[in-house]
Amino acid sequence: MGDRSRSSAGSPADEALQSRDGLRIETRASVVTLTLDRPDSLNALTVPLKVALLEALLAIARSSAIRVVVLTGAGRAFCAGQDLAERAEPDAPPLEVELRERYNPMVRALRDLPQPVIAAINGVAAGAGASLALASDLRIASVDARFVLAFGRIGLVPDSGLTWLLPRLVGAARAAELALVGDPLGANEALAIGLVGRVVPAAELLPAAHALADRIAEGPPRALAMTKRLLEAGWSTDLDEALEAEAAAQGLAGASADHAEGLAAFREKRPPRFSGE
Ligand code: T3D
Repeated sequence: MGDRSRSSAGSPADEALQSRDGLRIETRASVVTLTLDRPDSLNALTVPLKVALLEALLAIARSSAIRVVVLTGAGRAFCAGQDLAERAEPDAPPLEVELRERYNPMVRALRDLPQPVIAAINGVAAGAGASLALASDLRIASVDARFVLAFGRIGLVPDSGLTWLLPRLVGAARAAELALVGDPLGANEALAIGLVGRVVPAAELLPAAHALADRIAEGPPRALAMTKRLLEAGWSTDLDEALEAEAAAQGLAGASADHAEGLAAFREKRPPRFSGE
C-alpha cells in the first residue's frame, strides 16, 4: 500500500480512500491508482464496489494532493460491467433505479473530477465496464484488451453514458456499428478508430500508465482542471461560447502562481515546479 501521508488520518476523505469492497486504492506521490479487484468475476460491478468507487472519486475530487488518477482492473479483465449474479438476486433494485442511483453518479463523478483520469485497460471492458473506460480522459490499452458492448446480448440498451460518449469519441457511424452489431473490438482496432490513445504489451501497461500519470502530475493542476472542463463544454457549445469560456478560464489561469512559475521557469531555462496555486 502506498503513501497516505497527505491525508489527515480519520477524516471522511481518508476513509473513502481506503481499499474496500473490491476496490483497491494505492497512492504513490500524487498519483492514485484505483484497481477494480474482483478478478473471479472479471471485476464485475456490485453495489458495494460501485459505492466504494463513487465515494473514492468524490474524495479524490476534494484532494489537492492527488493530481492524476489511474483506473484499471485486477487479473485478466478491466471490468465486465454489472455483476449479473447480483442482478439475478430477488431483491436486486430495478435497473432504472440502479442506473440513477449508482451508475450515473459514478460516471458523472468521473467526468467532473478536476484531475485527469487514465484508464489502463488491461483486458476485456464489457457493458458498463466499457462505459467507465470511455468516461476516463485518456485510455491506454494492453494488446490483450477488448471492448464488448455486451448490453444487446442480454437485451439491454447501452448505458452509463455510453450512448453519449461513444459517438463523440469515434463518430456516429462507428458508434452505430459498435452499438448495434456488437462485435468485440480488439485493442489495435480500438487504436485505429481513436477509442484508445495507445496500445502496449501487457507487461508494460501499468508502467506506461504510471509514466504518463507522472508526466501529467508535473503539470499545472488548476489549468489542467480548467482544460478538462473546456474540452467537455466544447462538445455542447458553439464557437462563440467556447471562445468566451476560454477567455474566462485564461483570466483565472493567467492570475495564478503557476502561470508566474511557468514564466519564471521559461526565463531561467529550468523545468517548472507547479504548486497548484
Ligand atoms: O443494474 C443493472 O443491471 C443495470 C446496469 C447495467 C450495466 C451493464 O454493465 S449491463 C452488461 C453486463 N455485463 C455483461 O453482460 C457481460 C457478461 N460477461 C461476458 O459477456 C463475458 O464474460 C465477457 C465477454 C466479459 C468475457 O468473456 P470470457 O469468455 O473471457 O470470460 P467468461 O468465461 O465469460 O467469464 C469468466 C468468469 O467471469 C465466469 O465465471 P466462472 O464461470 O469462471 O465462475 C463468468 O461467469 C464471470 N463473469 C463474467 N462477466 C460477469 C461475470 N460474473 C458476473 N457478472 C458479470 N458481468
